[in-house]
Amino acid sequence: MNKNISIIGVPVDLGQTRRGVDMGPSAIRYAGVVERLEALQYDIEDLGDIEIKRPPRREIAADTNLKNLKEVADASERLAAKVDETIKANRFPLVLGGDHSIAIGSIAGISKHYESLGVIWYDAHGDLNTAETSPSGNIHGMPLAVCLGLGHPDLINIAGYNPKVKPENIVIIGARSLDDGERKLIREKGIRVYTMHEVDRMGMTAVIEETISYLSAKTDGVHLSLDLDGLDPSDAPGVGTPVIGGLSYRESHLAMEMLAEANIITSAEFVEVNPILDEKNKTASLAVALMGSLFGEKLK
Ligand code: HAR
Ligand code: MN
Ligand code: MN
Ligand code: MN
Repeated sequence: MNKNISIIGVPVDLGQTRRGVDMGPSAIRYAGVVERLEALQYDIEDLGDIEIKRPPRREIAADTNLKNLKEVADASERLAAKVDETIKANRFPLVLGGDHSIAIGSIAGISKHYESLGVIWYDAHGDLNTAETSPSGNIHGMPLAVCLGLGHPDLINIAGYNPKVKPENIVIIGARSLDDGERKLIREKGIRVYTMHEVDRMGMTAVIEETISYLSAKTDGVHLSLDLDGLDPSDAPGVGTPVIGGLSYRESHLAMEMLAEANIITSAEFVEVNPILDEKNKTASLAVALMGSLFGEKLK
């Protein structure tokens, strides 16, 4: 694992309608992310939060049903540039959200540094909607489709290229709320998905073992995009779109520990922490604890 980590905060709540997720980066810092990782002998550089232009009023542009399209595209472009700089400086980008729309920018900045980037999408949702299939117009339900080159041109062309990721390089873990259009896309593109059904049947150990062998055979870097709503709401109450029946605290730590052992993760983001909906910063603290495992606490 790269021992130099740059933390990038992305205070974006524009990809959905519940306010407060823009405070996620502060909550995660308050939960002690820097101290936790410094204790593991990493060199941590906290780059602070990227500047986000916030619209005075939340509106839907006339030509699309996507909410805050222009602002999300602008934030994504800035984040992509910051992540790009970080990787050029040979540092591991650790991105703190913000809602999941920020993955559009992180992956745009990351993927151009790899021949064949793998993505682990740890989430209750597929985030594979387009304007046509989205039930909500919320862009945080679309970032994985955008990475495949499917979606609004202003989103898929962030950082000037597309697609960012091949469907066969994606593994979704923890899915339990998929829209019809997302299911269709998963089938059409052959995207590997471990829903809660597979996690229950196989156990997390086998899920992560398969994920590691599936991805390491064909990728030269793996981005972990961890949406806290992948976990059960009893463990992660501070999220905007909780779905019951989720991954447990222990399954998630096991997953992070196995990824640490396999040493395949080259960038990561932790998203959807909403401190306004949280219980005493429980979800931000969980995010930090999972980072501890991902960055090798158990291997110390
Ligand atoms: N699939 C629904 C939609 O597109 C809900 C998406 C909820 N989103 C997230 N992202 N928290 O994982 O609106
Ligand atoms: Mn998500
Ligand atoms: Mn989600
Ligand atoms: Mn549970």
